[in-house]
Amino acid sequence: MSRLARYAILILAVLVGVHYTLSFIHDEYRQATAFSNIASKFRGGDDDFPYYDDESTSSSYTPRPNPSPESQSSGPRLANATFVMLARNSDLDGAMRAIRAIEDRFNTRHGYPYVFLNDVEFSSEFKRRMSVLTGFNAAFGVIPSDHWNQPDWIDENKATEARKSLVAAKVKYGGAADSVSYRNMCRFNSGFFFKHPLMQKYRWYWRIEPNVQFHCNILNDPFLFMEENNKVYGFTITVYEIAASIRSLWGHVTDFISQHPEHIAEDNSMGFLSGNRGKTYNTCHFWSNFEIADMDFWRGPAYTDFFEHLDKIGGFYYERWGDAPIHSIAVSLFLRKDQIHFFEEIGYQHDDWSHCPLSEDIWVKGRCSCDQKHSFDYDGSSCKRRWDRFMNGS
Ligand SMILES: Nc1nc2c(ncn2[C@@H]2O[C@H](COP(=O)(O)OP(=O)(O)OP(=O)(O)O)[C@@H](O)[C@H]2O)c(=O)[nH]1
Ligand SMILES: *[C@@H]1O[C@H](CO)[C@@H](O)[C@H](O)[C@H]1NC(C)=O
Ligand SMILES: [Mg+2]
Repeated sequence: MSRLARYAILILAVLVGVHYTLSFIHDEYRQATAFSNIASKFRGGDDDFPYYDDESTSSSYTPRPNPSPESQSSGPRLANATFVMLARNSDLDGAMRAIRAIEDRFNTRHGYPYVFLNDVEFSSEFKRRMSVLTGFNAAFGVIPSDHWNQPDWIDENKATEARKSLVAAKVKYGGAADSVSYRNMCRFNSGFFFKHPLMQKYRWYWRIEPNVQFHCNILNDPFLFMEENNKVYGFTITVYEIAASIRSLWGHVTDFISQHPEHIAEDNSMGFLSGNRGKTYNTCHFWSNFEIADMDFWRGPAYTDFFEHLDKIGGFYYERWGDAPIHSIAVSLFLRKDQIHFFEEIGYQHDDWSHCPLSEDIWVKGRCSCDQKHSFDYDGSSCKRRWDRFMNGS
Protein backbone atom coordinates (compact mmCIF):
# COMPACT_ATOMS: atom_id res chain seq x y z
CA MET A 1 0.00 0.00 0.00
CA SER A 2 1.43 3.39 -0.91
CA ARG A 3 2.03 6.03 1.70
CA LEU A 4 -0.60 8.21 0.06
CA ALA A 5 -3.25 5.47 0.35
CA ARG A 6 -2.39 4.97 4.03
CA TYR A 7 -2.85 8.70 4.70
CA ALA A 8 -6.16 8.64 2.86
CA ILE A 9 -7.40 5.76 5.05
CA LEU A 10 -6.27 7.50 8.22
CA ILE A 11 -8.10 10.71 7.28
CA LEU A 12 -11.22 8.74 6.43
CA ALA A 13 -11.15 6.99 9.81
CA VAL A 14 -10.87 10.31 11.62
CA LEU A 15 -13.79 11.73 9.65
CA VAL A 16 -16.00 8.75 10.45
CA GLY A 17 -15.16 9.09 14.15
CA VAL A 18 -16.04 12.77 14.20
CA HIS A 19 -19.28 12.06 12.37
CA TYR A 20 -20.33 9.46 14.99
CA THR A 21 -19.56 11.77 17.87
CA LEU A 22 -21.50 14.61 16.30
CA SER A 23 -24.54 12.51 15.45
CA PHE A 24 -24.60 11.10 18.97
CA ILE A 25 -24.64 14.59 20.44
CA HIS A 26 -27.28 15.58 17.93
CA ASP A 27 -29.56 12.66 18.94
CA GLU A 28 -29.26 13.52 22.61
CA TYR A 29 -30.16 17.08 21.79
CA ARG A 30 -33.08 15.99 19.64
CA GLN A 31 -34.43 13.75 22.41
CA ALA A 32 -34.24 16.59 24.88
CA THR A 33 -36.00 19.08 22.62
CA ALA A 34 -38.64 16.54 21.55
CA PHE A 35 -39.46 15.99 25.19
CA SER A 36 -39.71 19.64 26.07
CA ASN A 37 -42.09 20.05 23.11
CA ILE A 38 -44.30 17.30 24.52
CA ALA A 39 -44.01 18.53 28.08
CA SER A 40 -44.93 22.06 27.07
CA LYS A 41 -48.33 20.79 25.91
CA PHE A 42 -49.25 20.14 29.52
CA ARG A 43 -48.33 23.51 30.90
CA GLY A 44 -50.36 26.63 31.33
CA GLY A 45 -53.75 27.40 32.83
CA ASP A 46 -54.53 26.16 36.30
CA ASP A 47 -53.62 22.65 35.22
CA ASP A 48 -49.97 23.28 35.85
CA PHE A 49 -48.60 19.97 37.12
CA PRO A 50 -45.16 20.36 38.64
CA TYR A 51 -44.79 16.87 37.37
CA TYR A 52 -44.24 17.87 33.76
CA ASP A 53 -41.73 20.61 34.44
CA ASP A 54 -38.45 19.84 32.78
CA GLU A 55 -36.49 20.30 36.04
CA SER A 56 -38.59 17.97 38.14
CA THR A 57 -38.98 15.19 35.57
CA SER A 58 -35.45 15.02 34.27
CA SER A 59 -34.16 12.95 37.17
CA SER A 60 -37.06 10.53 37.62
CA TYR A 61 -38.14 9.87 34.04
CA THR A 62 -36.25 9.03 30.90
CA PRO A 63 -38.05 10.93 28.21
CA ARG A 64 -38.66 9.22 24.91
CA PRO A 65 -38.73 11.26 21.73
CA ASN A 66 -42.05 11.50 19.95
CA PRO A 67 -41.42 8.97 17.23
CA SER A 68 -43.14 10.70 14.39
CA PRO A 69 -41.51 9.49 11.19
CA GLU A 70 -39.40 12.64 10.85
CA SER A 71 -37.83 12.45 14.28
CA GLN A 72 -37.18 8.74 14.37
CA SER A 73 -33.51 7.97 14.57
CA SER A 74 -33.20 4.29 15.48
CA GLY A 75 -35.24 1.15 16.11
CA PRO A 76 -37.74 -0.42 13.72
CA ARG A 77 -39.23 1.69 10.97
CA LEU A 78 -42.50 3.35 11.97
CA ALA A 79 -45.50 4.01 9.79
CA ASN A 80 -47.15 7.44 9.73
CA ALA A 81 -49.57 6.24 12.38
CA THR A 82 -51.15 6.82 15.77
CA PHE A 83 -53.37 5.10 18.27
CA VAL A 84 -56.60 6.96 18.95
CA MET A 85 -58.96 6.63 21.88
CA LEU A 86 -62.21 8.49 22.45
CA ALA A 87 -62.91 8.50 26.16
CA ARG A 88 -64.64 10.26 29.01
CA ASN A 89 -62.80 11.26 32.16
CA SER A 90 -64.82 8.60 33.95
CA ASP A 91 -63.31 5.96 31.60
CA LEU A 92 -59.90 6.36 33.26
CA ASP A 93 -59.66 2.86 34.77
CA GLY A 94 -60.79 1.13 31.60
CA ALA A 95 -58.52 3.31 29.50
CA MET A 96 -55.58 2.37 31.73
CA ARG A 97 -56.28 -1.34 31.29
CA ALA A 98 -56.58 -1.07 27.52
CA ILE A 99 -53.45 1.05 27.04
CA ARG A 100 -51.47 -1.11 29.40
CA ALA A 101 -52.46 -4.17 27.34
CA ILE A 102 -51.53 -2.71 23.97
CA GLU A 103 -48.27 -1.35 25.34
CA ASP A 104 -47.31 -4.74 26.79
CA ARG A 105 -48.42 -6.78 23.80
CA PHE A 106 -47.08 -4.48 21.11
CA ASN A 107 -46.17 -0.89 21.52
CA THR A 108 -43.25 -0.93 23.95
CA ARG A 109 -41.27 -2.37 21.05
CA HIS A 110 -42.40 0.39 18.66
CA GLY A 111 -43.34 3.58 20.44
CA TYR A 112 -46.28 4.73 18.34
CA PRO A 113 -47.94 7.86 19.74
CA TYR A 114 -51.45 8.15 21.18
CA VAL A 115 -54.18 10.69 20.63
CA PHE A 116 -56.89 10.87 23.29
CA LEU A 117 -60.07 12.71 22.36
CA ASN A 118 -62.94 13.88 24.52
CA ASP A 119 -65.95 16.18 24.12
CA VAL A 120 -64.83 18.01 27.29
CA GLU A 121 -61.33 18.81 28.57
CA PHE A 122 -59.49 15.78 29.99
CA SER A 123 -58.82 16.03 33.70
CA SER A 124 -55.27 16.51 34.98
CA GLU A 125 -55.47 13.08 36.50
CA PHE A 126 -56.44 11.47 33.18
CA LYS A 127 -53.56 13.19 31.40
CA ARG A 128 -51.09 12.39 34.14
CA ARG A 129 -51.93 8.69 34.23
CA MET A 130 -52.02 8.23 30.46
CA SER A 131 -48.81 10.20 29.98
CA VAL A 132 -46.90 7.91 32.29
CA LEU A 133 -48.40 4.78 30.79
CA THR A 134 -47.55 5.82 27.24
CA GLY A 135 -44.04 7.03 28.03
CA PHE A 136 -45.12 10.66 27.62
CA ASN A 137 -46.05 9.92 24.06
CA ALA A 138 -49.65 11.11 24.18
CA ALA A 139 -51.62 14.15 23.06
CA PHE A 140 -54.99 15.13 24.53
CA GLY A 141 -57.61 16.91 22.46
CA VAL A 142 -61.01 18.46 22.94
CA ILE A 143 -63.47 17.83 20.12
CA PRO A 144 -64.80 21.04 18.49
CA SER A 145 -68.47 21.36 19.38
CA ASP A 146 -69.64 21.30 15.74
CA HIS A 147 -67.94 17.90 15.36
CA TRP A 148 -69.80 16.54 18.35
CA ASN A 149 -73.13 18.15 19.15
CA GLN A 150 -76.43 17.56 17.43
CA PRO A 151 -76.56 20.05 14.53
CA ASP A 152 -79.10 22.91 14.60
CA TRP A 153 -80.92 21.65 11.54
CA ILE A 154 -81.97 18.46 13.33
CA ASP A 155 -85.60 18.74 14.37
CA GLU A 156 -85.42 18.15 18.12
CA ASN A 157 -89.07 17.09 18.44
CA LYS A 158 -88.63 14.46 15.81
CA ALA A 159 -85.35 13.31 17.42
CA THR A 160 -86.99 13.06 20.87
CA GLU A 161 -89.82 10.99 19.43
CA ALA A 162 -87.31 8.72 17.70
CA ARG A 163 -85.41 8.11 20.94
CA LYS A 164 -88.65 7.35 22.79
CA SER A 165 -89.80 4.91 20.16
CA LEU A 166 -86.50 2.99 20.25
CA VAL A 167 -86.87 2.70 24.01
CA ALA A 168 -90.48 1.57 23.62
CA ALA A 169 -89.40 -1.02 21.06
CA LYS A 170 -86.99 -2.26 23.76
CA VAL A 171 -84.01 -2.03 21.50
CA LYS A 172 -81.50 -3.24 24.01
CA TYR A 173 -78.15 -1.65 23.85
CA GLY A 174 -77.06 -0.69 27.30
CA GLY A 175 -78.72 2.61 28.10
CA ALA A 176 -77.84 3.91 24.69
CA ALA A 177 -81.26 3.81 23.03
CA ASP A 178 -82.46 7.04 24.61
CA SER A 179 -79.20 8.93 24.78
CA VAL A 180 -78.19 11.94 22.72
CA SER A 181 -74.53 11.61 23.66
CA TYR A 182 -74.40 8.06 22.28
CA ARG A 183 -75.68 9.45 18.98
CA ASN A 184 -73.14 12.27 19.06
CA MET A 185 -70.45 9.65 19.58
CA CYS A 186 -71.64 7.56 16.62
CA ARG A 187 -71.74 10.59 14.34
CA PHE A 188 -68.32 11.76 15.51
CA ASN A 189 -66.76 8.35 14.91
CA SER A 190 -68.41 8.18 11.50
CA GLY A 191 -67.45 11.52 10.11
CA PHE A 192 -65.16 13.59 12.29
CA PHE A 193 -62.42 11.84 14.28
CA PHE A 194 -60.05 11.94 11.30
CA LYS A 195 -60.62 15.70 10.96
CA HIS A 196 -59.46 16.51 14.47
CA PRO A 197 -56.38 18.78 14.39
CA LEU A 198 -54.36 16.25 16.41
CA MET A 199 -55.15 13.54 13.84
CA GLN A 200 -54.35 15.61 10.75
CA LYS A 201 -50.68 14.81 10.71
CA TYR A 202 -51.24 11.05 10.56
CA ARG A 203 -52.38 8.73 7.83
CA TRP A 204 -52.95 5.48 9.74
CA TYR A 205 -54.79 4.95 13.02
CA TRP A 206 -55.57 2.12 15.36
CA ARG A 207 -58.72 2.68 17.35
CA ILE A 208 -58.71 1.50 20.96
CA GLU A 209 -61.60 1.73 23.40
CA PRO A 210 -61.49 1.73 27.18
CA ASN A 211 -61.62 -1.81 28.62
CA VAL A 212 -60.64 -3.70 25.50
CA GLN A 213 -58.01 -6.42 25.87
CA PHE A 214 -55.27 -7.74 23.62
CA HIS A 215 -54.66 -11.45 24.13
CA CYS A 216 -51.55 -12.13 22.11
CA ASN A 217 -48.14 -10.67 21.48
CA ILE A 218 -48.37 -8.79 18.23
CA LEU A 219 -45.12 -9.74 16.57
CA ASN A 220 -45.43 -7.86 13.29
CA ASP A 221 -46.29 -4.21 12.91
CA PRO A 222 -49.90 -4.10 11.61
CA PHE A 223 -49.47 -0.55 10.30
CA LEU A 224 -46.49 -1.54 8.16
CA PHE A 225 -48.37 -4.63 7.05
CA MET A 226 -51.26 -2.44 5.86
CA GLU A 227 -48.92 -0.05 4.10
CA GLU A 228 -46.80 -2.71 2.41
CA ASN A 229 -49.79 -4.78 1.26
CA ASN A 230 -51.96 -1.92 0.00
CA LYS A 231 -54.64 -2.51 2.62
CA VAL A 232 -56.98 0.28 3.69
CA TYR A 233 -59.19 -1.20 6.42
CA GLY A 234 -58.44 -3.93 8.98
CA PHE A 235 -60.81 -5.68 11.41
CA THR A 236 -60.94 -8.54 13.92
CA ILE A 237 -64.66 -9.09 14.59
CA THR A 238 -67.69 -8.84 12.33
CA VAL A 239 -71.30 -8.99 13.58
CA TYR A 240 -74.94 -8.38 12.64
CA GLU A 241 -76.46 -4.98 13.54
CA ILE A 242 -79.71 -4.46 15.44
CA ALA A 243 -81.99 -3.79 12.50
CA ALA A 244 -84.24 -1.33 14.37
CA SER A 245 -81.35 1.12 14.78
CA ILE A 246 -80.75 1.46 11.03
CA ARG A 247 -84.27 1.01 9.63
CA SER A 248 -83.95 3.39 6.69
CA LEU A 249 -80.16 3.33 6.22
CA TRP A 250 -79.97 0.89 3.35
CA GLY A 251 -82.54 2.80 1.30
CA HIS A 252 -80.33 5.88 1.53
CA VAL A 253 -77.28 3.84 0.64
CA THR A 254 -78.92 2.54 -2.53
CA ASP A 255 -79.95 6.13 -3.43
CA PHE A 256 -76.32 7.13 -3.02
CA ILE A 257 -75.13 4.27 -5.19
CA SER A 258 -77.39 5.33 -8.04
CA GLN A 259 -76.41 9.00 -7.69
CA HIS A 260 -72.68 8.26 -7.44
CA PRO A 261 -71.80 5.22 -9.52
CA GLU A 262 -68.32 6.73 -9.96
CA HIS A 263 -67.47 5.91 -6.33
CA ILE A 264 -68.30 2.21 -6.50
CA ALA A 265 -65.16 0.08 -6.78
CA GLU A 266 -64.63 -2.79 -9.18
CA ASP A 267 -64.39 -6.00 -7.24
CA ASN A 268 -66.11 -4.47 -4.17
CA SER A 269 -67.61 -6.40 -1.23
CA MET A 270 -71.33 -5.95 -1.92
CA GLY A 271 -71.50 -9.74 -1.80
CA PHE A 272 -70.61 -9.57 1.89
CA LEU A 273 -73.31 -6.99 2.72
CA SER A 274 -76.09 -8.46 0.69
CA GLY A 275 -77.22 -11.85 -0.55
CA ASN A 276 -79.25 -10.32 -3.38
CA ARG A 277 -76.89 -7.92 -5.16
CA GLY A 278 -77.83 -4.99 -2.97
CA LYS A 279 -81.61 -5.21 -2.76
CA THR A 280 -81.44 -5.74 1.00
CA TYR A 281 -78.70 -5.39 3.62
CA ASN A 282 -77.97 -8.37 5.85
CA THR A 283 -76.65 -5.90 8.55
CA CYS A 284 -73.17 -7.49 8.63
CA HIS A 285 -70.53 -5.00 9.63
CA PHE A 286 -66.99 -4.85 10.95
CA TRP A 287 -66.99 -4.05 14.64
CA SER A 288 -65.52 -0.57 14.73
CA ASN A 289 -64.36 -0.50 18.36
CA PHE A 290 -61.30 -2.10 16.76
CA GLU A 291 -60.10 -0.55 13.53
CA ILE A 292 -56.73 -0.20 11.88
CA ALA A 293 -57.26 1.91 8.82
CA ASP A 294 -56.11 4.59 6.43
CA MET A 295 -57.61 8.00 7.24
CA ASP A 296 -56.84 9.23 3.75
CA PHE A 297 -59.73 7.00 2.68
CA TRP A 298 -62.14 8.69 5.12
CA ARG A 299 -60.78 12.06 3.96
CA GLY A 300 -61.16 11.19 0.29
CA PRO A 301 -63.96 12.14 -2.15
CA ALA A 302 -66.02 8.92 -2.00
CA TYR A 303 -66.38 8.81 1.77
CA THR A 304 -66.79 12.60 2.03
CA ASP A 305 -69.74 12.48 -0.39
CA PHE A 306 -71.16 9.42 1.35
CA PHE A 307 -70.98 10.86 4.86
CA GLU A 308 -72.50 14.18 3.77
CA HIS A 309 -75.32 12.36 2.02
CA LEU A 310 -76.15 10.34 5.14
CA ASP A 311 -75.60 13.14 7.62
CA LYS A 312 -78.09 15.42 5.81
CA ILE A 313 -80.80 12.79 6.24
CA GLY A 314 -80.37 13.01 10.01
CA GLY A 315 -80.41 9.27 10.68
CA PHE A 316 -77.83 9.58 13.44
CA TYR A 317 -80.57 11.34 15.45
CA TYR A 318 -83.85 10.22 13.86
CA GLU A 319 -82.74 6.60 14.16
CA ARG A 320 -79.54 5.45 15.82
CA TRP A 321 -77.12 4.82 13.01
CA GLY A 322 -73.81 3.47 14.26
CA ASP A 323 -70.40 4.28 12.91
CA ALA A 324 -69.71 0.56 12.44
CA PRO A 325 -72.30 -0.09 9.70
CA ILE A 326 -71.49 3.23 8.05
CA HIS A 327 -67.76 2.58 7.93
CA SER A 328 -68.35 -1.01 6.87
CA ILE A 329 -70.73 -0.16 4.05
CA ALA A 330 -68.30 2.46 2.78
CA VAL A 331 -65.24 0.20 2.75
CA SER A 332 -67.29 -2.60 1.22
CA LEU A 333 -68.51 -0.46 -1.65
CA PHE A 334 -65.72 2.02 -2.36
CA LEU A 335 -62.75 -0.34 -1.97
CA ARG A 336 -61.69 -3.52 -3.71
CA LYS A 337 -62.23 -6.52 -1.50
CA ASP A 338 -58.48 -7.18 -1.31
CA GLN A 339 -58.05 -3.79 0.41
CA ILE A 340 -59.91 -5.06 3.49
CA HIS A 341 -57.95 -7.22 5.89
CA PHE A 342 -58.91 -9.62 8.66
CA PHE A 343 -56.27 -9.62 11.44
CA GLU A 344 -56.22 -13.26 12.50
CA GLU A 345 -53.17 -12.79 14.73
CA ILE A 346 -54.59 -9.98 16.86
CA GLY A 347 -56.33 -11.61 19.83
CA TYR A 348 -58.90 -9.05 20.93
CA GLN A 349 -61.65 -8.69 23.49
CA HIS A 350 -64.47 -6.12 23.69
CA ASP A 351 -67.08 -6.69 26.39
CA ASP A 352 -68.04 -10.37 26.20
CA TRP A 353 -66.88 -10.91 22.66
CA SER A 354 -63.43 -11.95 21.64
CA HIS A 355 -61.42 -12.95 18.66
CA CYS A 356 -58.81 -15.56 19.51
CA PRO A 357 -56.49 -16.85 16.76
CA LEU A 358 -57.78 -20.27 15.74
CA SER A 359 -54.55 -21.17 14.01
CA GLU A 360 -52.56 -23.15 16.57
CA ASP A 361 -49.29 -21.88 15.18
CA ILE A 362 -50.27 -18.23 15.56
CA TRP A 363 -51.78 -18.84 19.00
CA VAL A 364 -48.57 -20.45 20.28
CA LYS A 365 -46.21 -17.91 18.69
CA GLY A 366 -48.26 -15.02 20.07
CA ARG A 367 -48.31 -16.56 23.56
CA CYS A 368 -52.04 -15.89 23.57
CA SER A 369 -53.98 -15.84 26.81
CA CYS A 370 -57.38 -16.39 25.18
CA ASP A 371 -59.39 -19.58 24.85
CA GLN A 372 -59.83 -20.55 21.21
CA LYS A 373 -63.07 -22.33 22.10
CA HIS A 374 -64.57 -18.98 23.03
CA SER A 375 -63.53 -17.14 19.90
CA PHE A 376 -66.51 -15.34 18.40
CA ASP A 377 -65.44 -16.07 14.79
CA TYR A 378 -67.96 -18.79 14.02
CA ASP A 379 -70.59 -17.93 16.62
CA GLY A 380 -74.15 -17.70 15.29
CA SER A 381 -74.16 -13.89 15.57
CA SER A 382 -70.84 -13.50 13.79
CA CYS A 383 -70.55 -12.64 10.11
CA LYS A 384 -67.11 -14.19 9.79
CA ARG A 385 -68.33 -17.33 8.05
CA ARG A 386 -70.13 -15.14 5.52
CA TRP A 387 -66.93 -13.10 5.05
CA ASP A 388 -64.87 -16.25 4.47
CA ARG A 389 -67.37 -17.60 1.95
CA PHE A 390 -67.44 -14.25 0.18
CA MET A 391 -63.65 -13.98 0.06
CA ASN A 392 -63.32 -17.55 -1.18
CA GLY A 393 -65.63 -16.63 -4.01
CA SER A 394 -68.65 -18.80 -3.31
N1 LIG B 1 -65.80 11.65 25.51
C1 LIG B 1 -66.85 10.86 25.36
N2 LIG B 1 -66.67 9.60 24.95
C2 LIG B 1 -67.74 8.81 24.80
C3 LIG B 1 -69.06 9.26 25.04
N3 LIG B 1 -69.91 8.24 24.78
C4 LIG B 1 -69.15 7.20 24.41
N4 LIG B 1 -67.85 7.53 24.41
C5 LIG B 1 -66.71 6.66 24.05
O1 LIG B 1 -67.06 6.03 22.83
C6 LIG B 1 -66.74 4.66 22.85
C7 LIG B 1 -67.95 3.77 22.72
O2 LIG B 1 -68.88 4.11 23.70
P1 LIG B 1 -69.79 3.05 24.43
O3 LIG B 1 -70.81 3.79 25.20
O4 LIG B 1 -68.95 2.08 25.16
O5 LIG B 1 -70.47 2.39 23.18
P2 LIG B 1 -70.66 0.89 22.79
O6 LIG B 1 -69.57 0.04 23.29
O7 LIG B 1 -70.96 0.88 21.33
O8 LIG B 1 -71.99 0.56 23.51
P3 LIG B 1 -72.24 0.03 25.00
O9 LIG B 1 -72.91 -1.28 24.79
O10 LIG B 1 -73.13 1.07 25.58
O11 LIG B 1 -70.92 -0.10 25.71
C8 LIG B 1 -65.94 4.47 24.12
O12 LIG B 1 -64.58 4.72 23.79
C9 LIG B 1 -66.46 5.55 25.03
O13 LIG B 1 -65.50 5.91 25.98
C10 LIG B 1 -69.22 10.63 25.48
O14 LIG B 1 -70.32 11.10 25.70
N5 LIG B 1 -68.09 11.36 25.61
C1 LIG C 1 -48.58 11.53 7.28
O1 LIG C 1 -49.86 11.45 6.68
C2 LIG C 1 -50.56 12.67 6.59
C3 LIG C 1 -51.94 12.36 6.05
O2 LIG C 1 -51.87 11.65 4.85
C4 LIG C 1 -49.79 13.64 5.72
O3 LIG C 1 -50.46 14.87 5.66
C5 LIG C 1 -48.40 13.82 6.31
O4 LIG C 1 -47.64 14.64 5.46
C6 LIG C 1 -47.71 12.47 6.47
N1 LIG C 1 -46.45 12.67 7.15
C7 LIG C 1 -45.33 12.10 6.72
C8 LIG C 1 -44.11 12.39 7.53
O5 LIG C 1 -45.28 11.39 5.73
MG1 LIG D 1 -68.71 -0.04 25.23
